[in-house]
Amino acid sequence: MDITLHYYPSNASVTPHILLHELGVPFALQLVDRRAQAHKSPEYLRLNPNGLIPTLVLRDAQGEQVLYETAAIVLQLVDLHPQAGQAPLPGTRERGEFYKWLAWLSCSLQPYMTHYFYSDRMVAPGNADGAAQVRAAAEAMIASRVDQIEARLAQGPWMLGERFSALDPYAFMLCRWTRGMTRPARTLPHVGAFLQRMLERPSLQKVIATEQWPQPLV
Ligand SMILES: N[C@@H](CCC(=O)N[C@@H](CS)C(=O)NCC(=O)O)C(=O)O
Repeated sequence: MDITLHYYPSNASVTPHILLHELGVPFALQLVDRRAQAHKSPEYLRLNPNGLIPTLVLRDAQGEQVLYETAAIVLQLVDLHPQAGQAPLPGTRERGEFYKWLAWLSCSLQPYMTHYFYSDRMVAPGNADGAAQVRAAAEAMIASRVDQIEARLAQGPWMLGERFSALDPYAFMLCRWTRGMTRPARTLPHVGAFLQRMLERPSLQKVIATEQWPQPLV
């Protein structure tokens, strides 16, 4: 199977980028140059009508499948490569936990990042005060969600406890996005240690080198 990840450095494509290395499968990267608005180009919109990053393209003898939405990409990748053990087996209690946290990261945390980073889109054009209020409210919501991750990681090194899974790249990515906020996730003891554990993984080191992340990394 040919796998191509359409990505932009430090964007939501970071989660599948790390995961693909964790799975140990060959894949190609296709830069979606946001500086040139490539994510809103007709070619990219044909793949992902939302004009958002990431998009994953899978090609095999049956043809091509185009996937978007980080959580959907994660689920398809872990299910296509069960031998890599990046998710508990379907039907187990642990798999239920995996679903819960995956949905939570995607639906109960990530959207506030959109409100924070694109607060101007949530108000009428030119309403700078309104945008600042949206940004502040989103930051408070994010902080309360990061507190939940902190509580979770107090129970074990990874999101599922003792076991590393595809949840960890996702949690890492979202916590990393707080690095410019008033209370960066790295300042919390358990999340801070988790971010450092993640940075030590060969998968992360490959992603950092390829995407050329600037300092500070988290
Ligand atoms: N729910 C989507 C969100 C993706 C998303 O918001 N991606 C951002 C980059 S981190 C993006 O493409 N932003 C461009 C834009 O909003 O125009 C997912 O998880 O795939």
